Amino acid sequence: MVDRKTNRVITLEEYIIQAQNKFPGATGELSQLLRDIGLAAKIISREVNKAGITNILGEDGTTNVHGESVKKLDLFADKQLISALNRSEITCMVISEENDGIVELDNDGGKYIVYLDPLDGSSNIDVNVSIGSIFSIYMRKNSETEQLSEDDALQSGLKQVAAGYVLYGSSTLMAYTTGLGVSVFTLDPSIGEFILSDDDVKIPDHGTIYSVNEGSYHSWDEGLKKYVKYCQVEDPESSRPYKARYIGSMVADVHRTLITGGIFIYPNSSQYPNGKLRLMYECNPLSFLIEQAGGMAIDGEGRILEIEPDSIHQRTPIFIGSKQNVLKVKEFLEEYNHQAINA
Ligand code: AFP
Repeated sequence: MVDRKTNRVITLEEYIIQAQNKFPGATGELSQLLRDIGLAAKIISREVNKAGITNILGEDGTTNVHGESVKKLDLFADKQLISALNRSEITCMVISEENDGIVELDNDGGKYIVYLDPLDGSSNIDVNVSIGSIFSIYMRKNSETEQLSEDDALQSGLKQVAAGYVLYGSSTLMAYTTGLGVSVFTLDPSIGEFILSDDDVKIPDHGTIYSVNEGSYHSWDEGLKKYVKYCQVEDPESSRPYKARYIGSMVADVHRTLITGGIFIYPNSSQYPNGKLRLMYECNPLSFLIEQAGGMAIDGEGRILEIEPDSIHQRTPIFIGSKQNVLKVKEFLEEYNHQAINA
């Protein structure tokens, strides 16, 4: 995207500084934090792109806090992001999918707390399919002189000051919001800079793609089974049947949903009674972004962003995407899940 006044491209760095200048009282700390994440993203992107040739592919041999096997690139991404955040001493604490408890950084008086999923969709690494990094930024809850604890970090998604993701796909892009719309930047590898590609992305109000792991169909609630059957019915007037698309990397599935519209679902099931995806570093940040783009994100009943967390690694079901699609699935859940309870 080209700056209309100067007729030249805008880099992530320039964009962040321009945005900061619109707020005369801003300290520049949040801007610095976003730039730090941008830098770590470039380093991770470089490593992801040459993963096959540097023998970095494969398992690390350990499991993370969720019992999932850890890939070498998961650990690399975790380390890069945490050390980038440590550098500018604005962040006091990181909570990451790869670490059991909170990670205290050098400046325990820093005012920001950052949640990270350093490499989401990592089971796709070895097969060259898109993966991503997700971040969510909060102000610490308690005073800067108090001992840091998990309690500082347990805040609803409504309290996020910024959130975003980096998608390592056919190109590497970074999307983020500070609550004033969604901006997307694409990495130009020839100059090593993220270039603004869209500064106010809007999700279509309705879309014709549904995205869910249908292999789990038999363990879903009745409402979701009925909704997916509804998506498959032929009805040209409402553009059905919808297309099914499922990558298995939430960042990639949600990014497609942001651009083309539709719905991404990871429900509760008999296998995962509270859903599989993590509230604090997967669902909250992506829900903040999708809402800022004009979409919706619910856990089946209420807004994801309104959930009061009781643990840093907690899970939640999620139904996220275009407003009309989310409202439609909600209708089905209300009607049929309710009937099943009363049967
Ligand atoms: P991995 O990071 O272990 O690959 O998990 C990816 C993920 O957390 C999310 O990105 C996907 O949407 C979801 O899990 C896929 O889960 P299923 O394999 O159960 O469909």
